[in-house]
Amino acid sequence: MAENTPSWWKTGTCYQIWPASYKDSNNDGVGDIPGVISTLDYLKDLGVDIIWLSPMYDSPQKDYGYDISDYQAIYPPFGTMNDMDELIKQCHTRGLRLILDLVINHTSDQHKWFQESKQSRTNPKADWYIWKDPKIINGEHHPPNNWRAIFGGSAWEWVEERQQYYLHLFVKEQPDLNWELEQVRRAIYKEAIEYWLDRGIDGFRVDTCNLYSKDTTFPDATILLPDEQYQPAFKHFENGPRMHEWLQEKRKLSLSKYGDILMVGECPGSDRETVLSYVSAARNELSCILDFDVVDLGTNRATGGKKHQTYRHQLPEFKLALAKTQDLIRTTDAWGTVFLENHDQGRSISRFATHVPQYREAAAKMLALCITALTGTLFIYQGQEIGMYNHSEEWTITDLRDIDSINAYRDVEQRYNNDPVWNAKAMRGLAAVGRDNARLPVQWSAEPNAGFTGKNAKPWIRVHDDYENVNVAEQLGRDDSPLAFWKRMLKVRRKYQRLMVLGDFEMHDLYEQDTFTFVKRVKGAVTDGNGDGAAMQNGHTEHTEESKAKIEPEILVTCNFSDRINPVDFPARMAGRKRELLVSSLDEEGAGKYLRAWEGRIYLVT
Ligand code: TEU
Repeated sequence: MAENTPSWWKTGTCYQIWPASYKDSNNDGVGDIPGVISTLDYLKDLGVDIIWLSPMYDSPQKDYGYDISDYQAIYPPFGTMNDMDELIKQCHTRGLRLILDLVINHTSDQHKWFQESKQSRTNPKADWYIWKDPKIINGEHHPPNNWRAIFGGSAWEWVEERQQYYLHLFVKEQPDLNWELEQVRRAIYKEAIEYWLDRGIDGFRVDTCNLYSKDTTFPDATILLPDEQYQPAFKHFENGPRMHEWLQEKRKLSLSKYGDILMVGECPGSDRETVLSYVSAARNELSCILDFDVVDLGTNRATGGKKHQTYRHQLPEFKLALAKTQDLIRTTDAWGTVFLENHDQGRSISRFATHVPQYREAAAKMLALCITALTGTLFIYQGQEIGMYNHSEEWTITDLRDIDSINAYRDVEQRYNNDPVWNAKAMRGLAAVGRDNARLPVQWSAEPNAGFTGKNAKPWIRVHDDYENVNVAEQLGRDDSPLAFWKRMLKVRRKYQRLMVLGDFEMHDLYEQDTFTFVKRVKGAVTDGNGDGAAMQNGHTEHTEESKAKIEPEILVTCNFSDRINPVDFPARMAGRKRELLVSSLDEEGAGKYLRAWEGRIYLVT
């Protein structure tokens, strides 16, 4: 693809829909596909280009759709295949693209492949999943190694019929497929991928796409958690030895028939070199990846991810996490993404800014300004555009539905004998980073049930307490709302595409605790001699006389992540150049010399 005509999936903004909580059309308390269709004009008007629909496939919902029992059927409460065809059509009529979630590291234990596989050691699908003999100690069977499942407990589950264990990196109802077998890979390509591309979708968000290849010697993991029976084993299943081979095979055998589709991979736990190895255009594996550095801030995912042990990160950590992805395109043929939220994370204003009533809207708008100015495909999550925020710490575990959160809470409860102070601590952790924060019904209006479902219906999960203040209907009627600001910023992003979407990023104030200030310029416009990210690390860049002569317009983005006023810090090298205030997230008229509490600004420097 020529530099001056970037693919649609680079310049497009993608809006993620998690169907159960998005919009219910038939008052059964569960969101559905007709509900999605009914909001397409709203999304078009917001200014998004691509919709990513989280799993709508048939599923027993042990992990809310990420446990698929049939890739070619729709979970009945979400609708029918006709509804899906209609959604594809209605998106395309409006010039919107649609991508689906591709969950192929594992299936549900109810998938017909697993049902067959578990019957015996000799059936035709006997090796389609990862089966291992037990360790026998004192005549009793034990898991083949000490790996801990990502949602807690052993990663192995015993099956009587086979007298063997199968591997599940997530819950026990999500057995891992055996990618080592070519037959399995071909079945996945045909049944999960081509079936949907043939129906007209525009690509996939590829779930956990760096986990397919395991260390096939299945060694015990190093003991990182001395108090635990099962140990985090990411080293043995993340970015395994055959990942590249299979991603390239998938492109060659399957995806290449479908033209310029978007394959955005979810790749937790990957350093810069690993990320580059997946997204370098020359390697033809993934279009881009969702990197976890930002959303993992303050958590200890790599060592077991205990939800009650989270801390509030410092702003420089946030900047470095973003800079890692921003820096990816510098002198490479790679492409990146920008996002602060998805269905697995706490809400961004609660985690990275503030949701206190006085500053909640300012913070939502400041974050919108900050991330719409960043390079890469932008992903926003349902409700982010109105500044939905986390649930209260006062909620109890019975309000929550997510298996990861419930397991985490029960673990604390058991470990500390139901001690109320420990339980409260566990709830505080979940109110910060629990996955249900993102899974509360979208607040469409101040009507009962937030307009997500009928007034007399019972939503499948509790509605946020503050829906009367934070909802779409109210914000549609107000020019200074977060929603109106998102709309504005998506227009500004399109207008200044070369700088905001495609440009090079330069950190300016890494070590400031209150502010985040960066410069964006046309990719490659200035040679800074620090091609591999050194500029990011030391927070300033030196320019030669020769490069100064080539300087094109730049933008300076400065965001106040505090409720104090703060100075605007222009890099000295910009002295003498013309500055025009393009946007203030509060209002341009009131934008004096100093940044107000939670204000963000963009200056055009020519
Ligand atoms: O998430 C993968 C992943 O790494 C998660 O374990 C993440 O770290 C965790 O949710 C944080 O609490 C994907 C999906 O996005 C998630 O919803 C699924 O549960 C998971 O895969 C299994 O399919």
